[in-house]
Amino acid sequence: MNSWEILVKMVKEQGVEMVFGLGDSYLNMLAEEAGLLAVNVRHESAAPFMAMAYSRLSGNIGICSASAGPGTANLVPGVLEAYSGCSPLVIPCHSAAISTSGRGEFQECDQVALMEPITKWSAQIPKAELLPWYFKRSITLALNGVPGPVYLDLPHDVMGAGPLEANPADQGVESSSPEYPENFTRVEQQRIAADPTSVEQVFSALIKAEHPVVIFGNGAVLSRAFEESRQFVEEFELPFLTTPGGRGLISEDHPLALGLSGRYRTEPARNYYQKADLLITVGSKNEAFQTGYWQHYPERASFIQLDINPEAVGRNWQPDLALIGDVKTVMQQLLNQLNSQEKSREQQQQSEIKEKRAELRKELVEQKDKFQKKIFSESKTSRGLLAREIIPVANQVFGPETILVNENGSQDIWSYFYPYYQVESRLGCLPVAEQTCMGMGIVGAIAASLTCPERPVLCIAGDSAFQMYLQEMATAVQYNAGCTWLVLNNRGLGWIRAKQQRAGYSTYSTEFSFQPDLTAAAESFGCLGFKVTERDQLRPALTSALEANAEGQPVLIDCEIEYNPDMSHLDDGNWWES
Ligand SMILES: Cc1ncc(C[n+]2csc(CCOP(=O)(O)OP(=O)(O)O)c2C)c(N)n1
Ligand SMILES: [Mg+2]
Repeated sequence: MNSWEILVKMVKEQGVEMVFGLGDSYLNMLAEEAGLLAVNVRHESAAPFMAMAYSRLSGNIGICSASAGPGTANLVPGVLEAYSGCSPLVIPCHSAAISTSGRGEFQECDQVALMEPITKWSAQIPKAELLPWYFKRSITLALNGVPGPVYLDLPHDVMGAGPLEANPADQGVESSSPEYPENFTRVEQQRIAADPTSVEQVFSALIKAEHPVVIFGNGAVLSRAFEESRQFVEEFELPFLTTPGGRGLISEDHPLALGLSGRYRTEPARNYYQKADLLITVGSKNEAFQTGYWQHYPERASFIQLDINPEAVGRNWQPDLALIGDVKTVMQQLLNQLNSQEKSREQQQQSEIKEKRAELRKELVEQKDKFQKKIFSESKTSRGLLAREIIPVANQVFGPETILVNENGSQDIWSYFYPYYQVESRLGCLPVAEQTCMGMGIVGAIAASLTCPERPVLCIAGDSAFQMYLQEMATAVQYNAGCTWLVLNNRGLGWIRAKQQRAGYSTYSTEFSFQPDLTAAAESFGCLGFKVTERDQLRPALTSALEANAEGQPVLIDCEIEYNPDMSHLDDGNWWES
């Protein structure tokens, strides 16, 4: 076995089912033979986004790789996104020989330095014998603490040319081959429990609060705390919001669900949230969008921060109490506390408060209903098609089991607002991270479909984001990834156009005065293509798309929408004045 074959075997041992990269990555060349699915993309930049999607949906690490120099450089946007999205990726890439470093070696590039600021760890393997140690270490770091991407640099004269060793140009490379470590076992994620005293204090605060509110972030989904989080909000009677990363944890159909927080909150959420006397954030970085640029702190609330990273405490809002640990484990600790205190004095006190809270819950449900009726009657406008009316239809047709794949742009943004799109199933949302890199959703949808072939996958995207990655339609067809891209086509960069308009500038630079025929392009790639220009074409197109997807056929719906951006709601959560 050569070093590259050993690497592939270790990847398999980790339980990874598929790897992503251009077909010139040595890892991809060898993966198929080892029984892995090697998804060979058309542009390397798609690979890390796909690995992120695979990781979120499978709970495993994501693996992507590229060849030396420009191949690895093409991974940068996705690795950046993975870093901000705390996505556990391992990225082993080959690089030019160390022995000739600095002399103008072919595709020589300091790849370790390139990846350093956008990874948890960026390291070069100095000796092939150390490969197992470096690989294990990479997984340990990617999965544990705050998860994130790790880059592994595999120089030519350390690892050899793997599958190309017989190539005359690659012969004579000085490299040694390690033995496969027979005791190699899968690296597991460690789960850390919170300090019991802090758990007790938080428990007391929770049962005493009259008007508590929870915000679940990405960390709760990364911890797979689905069942525990649902029990937590139900047992303690806690209305909750989520960040985009926290969607798919508990159904947004839940009576206690208030939709998204911060920038994306709507009227019922804001009204309830502002009066909170206790705020608990769970696995959220409390960054700008979540907190409405740190302005959305409820005036009279005390604050509990639950985070896996002690160094994150007080990074933004300063907590009154901090709980450090894995979300799933800590939720279980709080639930255990509840069970063990069944007959205590605190429990009696709780029942009074429970009544008050039940009253609030009733009000909340009424407010949500009222709001829902109001916005859906407002959605019917006489203007051109608008995202706010398209998105609920897509939600209805695709149904609750769908994985909604977010894409950056002014149009998809409506899917973040309760209740235009309701994420009801577990892992029913694949969000972009804070960098919001365009194209992530376009290719994420392909990997989502490959990871969960039994689920409908819907990516709502702008025409510009779609054109950044449209070559990957071929990848979707090649691997029978039955996903739908619903492209809301406003002939340009709508989000930026909205800003230009607000600033009183010309919108010339954000207009695509030439626009390719996207439906024809889709068909030439082997996808099904539908054009929607009238309201009554939308539902039939979505229905046909869903049917085709079930057969493994990717579909593009090119939906012509109003040119002027419909973004009045983006007022950092202050829209929908009551
Ligand atoms: C890689 C990348 N480049 C630039 C941006 C900044 N940006 C955010 S939205 C946007 C325009 C998106 O246009 P489109 O996909 O057509 O969606 P629309 O806003 O028109 O709905 C741009 C350029 C980004 N988020 N990612
Ligand atoms: Mg656009």
